[in-house]
Amino acid sequence: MNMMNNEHLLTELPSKEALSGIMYALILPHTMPDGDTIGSSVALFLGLQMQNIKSWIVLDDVVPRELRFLSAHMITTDQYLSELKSLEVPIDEKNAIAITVDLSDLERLQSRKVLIGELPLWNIDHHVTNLKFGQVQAIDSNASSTGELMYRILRNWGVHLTCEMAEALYVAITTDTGSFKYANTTPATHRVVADLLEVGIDRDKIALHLYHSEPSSKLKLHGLSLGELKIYRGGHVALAYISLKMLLETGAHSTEADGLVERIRDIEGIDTVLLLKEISPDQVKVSMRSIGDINVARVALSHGGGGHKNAAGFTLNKGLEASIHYMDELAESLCQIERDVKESTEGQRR
Ligand SMILES: [Mn+2]
Repeated sequence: MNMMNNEHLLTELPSKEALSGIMYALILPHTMPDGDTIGSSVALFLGLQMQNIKSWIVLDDVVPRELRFLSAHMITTDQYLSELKSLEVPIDEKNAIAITVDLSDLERLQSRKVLIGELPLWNIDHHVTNLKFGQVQAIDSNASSTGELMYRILRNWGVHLTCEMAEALYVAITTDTGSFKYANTTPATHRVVADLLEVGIDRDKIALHLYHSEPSSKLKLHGLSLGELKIYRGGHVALAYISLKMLLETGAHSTEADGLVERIRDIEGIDTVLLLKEISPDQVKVSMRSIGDINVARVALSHGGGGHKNAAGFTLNKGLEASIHYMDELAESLCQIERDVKESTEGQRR
């Protein structure tokens, strides 16, 4: 059995001394960005700025609408490359670092991976599936979010948190914990958040951006998808999909599929959700959510993806129809695997 998912990954926090001599930092959030990768990147950007380190957050993806209020410091690869040309002191491996944020696998950077080049790489993340790349690793798989870990790193550097930093960290933590509902929320998480609240963040403004600004196209998209929802395995497993046609019909952007998988998980009796998103005619992204002991990270890992025990995903190089069929069969075997695992762990406990 793959025990990797139960292992606690924990490394030392990078010290302030590790920053000495560094003039530049390239910050890389993960593709298909979420609140955690963006909020943590922004807080890091501001923290580095205070240490007089010139930083760039480079992201080519569309920032989801509810997170756009944090996107002021983000630039595209093209903008970054042209900024490099205008630097007085050219960037090199001695005066600069690259930092990945909330990223478990370097391949997920896609085309931005080449930007790292010869730069020493720092890996700041909380995914238990992190592939432990980079010369400096700051990984804590018990942290609720990279935001929670980033808070500890910034504190470790003696950074005085500004309101802007605290708000970015709050967004990271609140989105990755499902507003403090998920099992990854710990007493330590709440202590960090208590400190952020004391800085004087505007919680109402954040809630308005994150939760009360949904475009109607998003609800229409979720509605279309929910109309095709399949529930099986005695009401335990749900499968839904979002096709390119649904996006076209509703005028929704693909990021507006966000939140749907969690909505489905909230249906009474459901403990596993499989959401298929058609990316192109021969590529489908699978998002999985589960509750309790059902470990969807195991399934994601065996398909070249990653994530956490209760939230994981991977990509299938198949058309939508074929993917639905494939996941139908996988849902069957997933339930069987979970039963076997349960029986064997119960056996071990005598
Ligand atoms: Mn995260």
